[in-house]
Amino acid sequence: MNICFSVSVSLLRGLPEEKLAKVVDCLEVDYFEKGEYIIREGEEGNTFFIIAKGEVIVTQSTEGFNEPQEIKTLGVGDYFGEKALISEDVRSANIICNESETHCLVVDRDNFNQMVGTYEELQAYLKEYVEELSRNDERRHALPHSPQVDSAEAQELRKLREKVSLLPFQELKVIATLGMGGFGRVELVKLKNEDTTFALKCIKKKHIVDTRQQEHIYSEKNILQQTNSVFIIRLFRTFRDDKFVYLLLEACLGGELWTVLRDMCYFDEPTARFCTGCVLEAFDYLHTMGIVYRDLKPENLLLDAEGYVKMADFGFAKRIGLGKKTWTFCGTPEYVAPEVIMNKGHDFGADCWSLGILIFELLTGNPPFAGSDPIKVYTMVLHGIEKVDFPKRIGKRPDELIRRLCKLNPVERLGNKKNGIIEIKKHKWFQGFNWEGLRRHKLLSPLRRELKGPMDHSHFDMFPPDTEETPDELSGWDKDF
Ligand code: 6J7
Repeated sequence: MNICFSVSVSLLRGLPEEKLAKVVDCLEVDYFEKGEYIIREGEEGNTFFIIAKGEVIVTQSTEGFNEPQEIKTLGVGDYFGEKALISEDVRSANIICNESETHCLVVDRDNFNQMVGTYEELQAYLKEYVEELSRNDERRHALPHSPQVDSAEAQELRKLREKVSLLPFQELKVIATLGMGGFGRVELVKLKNEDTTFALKCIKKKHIVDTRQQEHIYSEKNILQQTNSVFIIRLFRTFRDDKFVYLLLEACLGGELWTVLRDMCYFDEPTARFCTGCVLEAFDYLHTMGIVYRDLKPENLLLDAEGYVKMADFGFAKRIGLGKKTWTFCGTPEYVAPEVIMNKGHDFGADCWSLGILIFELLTGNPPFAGSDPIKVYTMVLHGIEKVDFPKRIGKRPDELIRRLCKLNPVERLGNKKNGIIEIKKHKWFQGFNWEGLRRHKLLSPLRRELKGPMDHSHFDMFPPDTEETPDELSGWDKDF
């Protein structure tokens, strides 16, 4: 890698010329945008970073606070990520990019060990530094509340929304239908005179017959407006007319995970793990924001151009807040958790349950509780996962993970305890999984498929044109859409 190594790095000062040359040889450069998580607390870490341009914030979970608290800001020449490498522990803090176009020099674990190993003084210095950080962490529990980091990810989304905010509806040209449902259709649309494409979800207002359905539509809009994650489909803006309400969403041209699974019958473990990893990133983000998703299934997972999974369809998602429950019955029979069926009140644990069901379906092609009669499916669900025969195809580790996710008692479920989703990420099935690489889209997706451009919809099924005349619906429930 040919980079100009002009950053003054205190850590490397004093390193003999030939050693410095070795270090420079193994550096990669990575780029981050404001608000992006470079490191997440609690995850496995395999990389060490030196800031070459820009700024990052360090935040950390602190006793007595629901949200991680800001510790410090780091700038050019500062470094981070050594602690997990030296202590062989998980990441001990979050590192969030605080300036657009932040550049970091990145060293992987092997090169880091070589680099440190070749230089005793550096080794001793780092050990001491890591011990100092741990002492600070212990003291930090007594710190007063510091201001929250503004969600810069939300700022990024705002920029994108701005771009289409003044767009007249007529500027959108339909290219093809990507999907059909009870609500209407999802069309692939492009901007006139430009190649930029979007997915336009067109909801027929006459199909929205009660206030509950209206609430779901508003909920989808509101939650998508508040979220900004690469693992969640992005909403750019909404439109409405006499017949429809519309959500202008990012196009995911890799197709539906459901279609891919149908065509492949089942996934091998690395593919299932990759998909589950993307879903966990989305859940981690949503649950941290106090949002429960409640509709996980392969039909609601889309693949982007790189074959990364994005969560779509937020009609059942709800912000419940941490420690709160909700009682609305929703979901899909095969994926619904027992406490939802029993109307006992449910929370984030319902998502953990559905994740266990998803892993089972990805590895076998079928969910563990299945059938054409929902009542029979619910009965099976209530009997629990222990009554299900696991096909041999499910290995020991995913078998154990599924059982820990599908505990009848929601408080016993992995991912629904104090540390949340991170506990699932730490499960043996993910041992060695490169979470940072996933978040930074550095992993090659096993589901990446060829695309001929932003208008290539060949990974979607074909749908007949809509011949039905859509009546007006003028009651006005959608006036705020
Ligand atoms: Br910089 C920095 N300051 C701290 C600190 O006070 N406590 C902890 N635990 N970590 C700090 N960090 C960096 C350090 O490089 O944040 C990184 C998070 O990942 C940590 O290394 P890591 O545990 O691998």
